[in-house]
Amino acid sequence: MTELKRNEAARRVEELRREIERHNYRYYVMDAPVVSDAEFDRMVAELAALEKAYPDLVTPSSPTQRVGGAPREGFTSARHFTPMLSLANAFGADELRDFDRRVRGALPGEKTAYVVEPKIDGLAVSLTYRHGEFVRGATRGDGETGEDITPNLRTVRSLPLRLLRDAPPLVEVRGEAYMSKDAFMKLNERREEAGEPPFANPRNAAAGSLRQLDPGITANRKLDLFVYGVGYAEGVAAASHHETLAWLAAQGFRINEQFRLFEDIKQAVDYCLTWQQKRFDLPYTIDGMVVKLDSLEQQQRLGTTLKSPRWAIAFKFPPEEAVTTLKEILVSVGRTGVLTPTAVFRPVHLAGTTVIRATLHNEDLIREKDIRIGDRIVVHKAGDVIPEVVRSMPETRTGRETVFTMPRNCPVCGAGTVREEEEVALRCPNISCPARLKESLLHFASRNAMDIRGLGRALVEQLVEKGMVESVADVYTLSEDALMRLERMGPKSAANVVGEIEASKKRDLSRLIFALGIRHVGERAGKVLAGRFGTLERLMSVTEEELTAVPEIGPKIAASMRAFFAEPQNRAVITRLINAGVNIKSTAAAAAARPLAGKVFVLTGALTGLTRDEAAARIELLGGRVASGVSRRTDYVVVGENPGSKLDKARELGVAVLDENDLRTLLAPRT
Ligand code: 1X8
Repeated sequence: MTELKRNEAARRVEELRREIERHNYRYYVMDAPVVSDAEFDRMVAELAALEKAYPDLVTPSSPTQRVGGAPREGFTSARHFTPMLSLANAFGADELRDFDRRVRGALPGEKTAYVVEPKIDGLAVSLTYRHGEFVRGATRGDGETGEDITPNLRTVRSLPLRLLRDAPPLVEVRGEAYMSKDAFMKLNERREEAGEPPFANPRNAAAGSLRQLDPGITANRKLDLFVYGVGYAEGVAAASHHETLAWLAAQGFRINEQFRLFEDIKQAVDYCLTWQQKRFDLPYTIDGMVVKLDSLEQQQRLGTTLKSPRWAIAFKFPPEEAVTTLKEILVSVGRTGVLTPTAVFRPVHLAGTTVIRATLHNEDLIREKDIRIGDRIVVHKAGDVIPEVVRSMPETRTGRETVFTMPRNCPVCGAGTVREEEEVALRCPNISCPARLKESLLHFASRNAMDIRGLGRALVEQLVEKGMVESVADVYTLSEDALMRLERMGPKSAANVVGEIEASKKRDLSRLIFALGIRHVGERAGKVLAGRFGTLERLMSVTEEELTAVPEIGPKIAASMRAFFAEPQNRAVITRLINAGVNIKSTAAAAAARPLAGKVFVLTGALTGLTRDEAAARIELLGGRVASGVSRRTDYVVVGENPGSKLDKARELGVAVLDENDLRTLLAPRT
């Protein structure tokens, strides 16, 4: 081992550590990774190999020396009863058979059986129940201590808040919170509509949703839960893992229905390989299979290493990657003017479908990955769903590849592009840019906005190109005569479209707000704002402070709303919409504003998130009444810390008892 080589290794080790730390931060803190898991794993593996070859280079702060993510500010930490370990990995059938050999070597002459289950690609959670009540939910964190995300987990529908039968005094259940592929794609659609950055994959979406300081946001994300084990229990009688699963199911938990019990490793291997093929058919992402020794008593005797149990292993699927050639990079212009580069490559088969394109997001990313036109590239599907270019293969270059630069001018209208401060995105600043106008019109007419059927891309293209429509307000000036003169427009379809346009005038204000395409204002914000302010006129005159006072409306939305309504061109469009007879009132507002009408509340004990006066004011604002004593006419008793005799009275009379989180949920705006 020469000194030069060691120097070389030391330099590379440092480089890898810096890269890995940066990606760790993007991944765990920002929930927005820029490299694929496989790429990240490759870097960690390279670092580990170098550290193995040069053990003196290992330092306590090396990324290889830590297990998980650091708790984010704003959450209290939650110590686990017993460490939440990670699983050792098996790459391929041979390594699974090695695992079996080790297990049987430690249990000579004994019968062994394995349970095999899908390995859910989500966020590991710990769920504590005391006397059958869900009292604490936490992330894994570093394995010893996670983040307390109880209020967020309470919003997950498949999480039982109470156990069903013979609840033990204390049990800590472990599982994986995740987002289905379908919910993930819908969430990203909504985010893109609202001008928010999409999540990279379902797991980041799940993590990002659970690590929200506002549980109201979590509640609006469709999260799911599979539980797969018990971390700590007093009074749970099970002799095997499969009995534990049965017990969990009987308590009302969702367990994965694909688990199987096998007597020997050969069948277990076959089952893993079967799912390696079939995994894309599942509605959620799995990244492998978990193989566990079934007998709990045998598990005990095998024990754990510092990092992982000796009685279980994760069979990891190989990353679904393919190599193809990058033909060109197309640049499209979105509704907000953002220029997005898209990679167009030779068709390849990937995770169950043929793919030909992938978004490259922005210029920084293309430069960071050193992707050139003509390059051989590795592609994969993030979370089995979103095609992505993983990396280029510079070693295969011929010299004919070309470096891509974003155009200085909008590819559609020619306006000079601008890059806003602190933003990676390049924009076309021309609000009349035909590309922006087309996208704005399509958004305005889309199903969850003004829902104008027939106003699709083919028609929008013609309307914009012929200069018949210059803003969304012009939609309401279109006549049957004018439409009939367009291509593929007979008298009947023209009449239909005009009928649809007419009908759209009656849509609720919430849809109109969303349809206007204000940055950061998605469907949900549209509903919340319509419900709170009732009319468009009112909304146009409220201050930023009034906006941010509304639950779920943050400073970003508030600022964006104010900026939109301050713009004279936008005000002109709105005036024209009003003159055309478009509805600007919220039909839901009247009812939604007083959802607690007629309900009587009694507050007892100290609340932590808000004062009693604030709570009373919010209840009254929503139509409820706050009384001082509990009686048969009381609908809810809200219990804070150290409640008094009112709680006993409530129990005696059978009045519904709410804790502070339940109250929050009730006070959150509904739609
Ligand atoms: C992690 C996971 C386990 C299971 C499924 N999905 C996971 N992500 C399972 O046991 N079915 S176990 C586990 C762990 O112990 N770290």
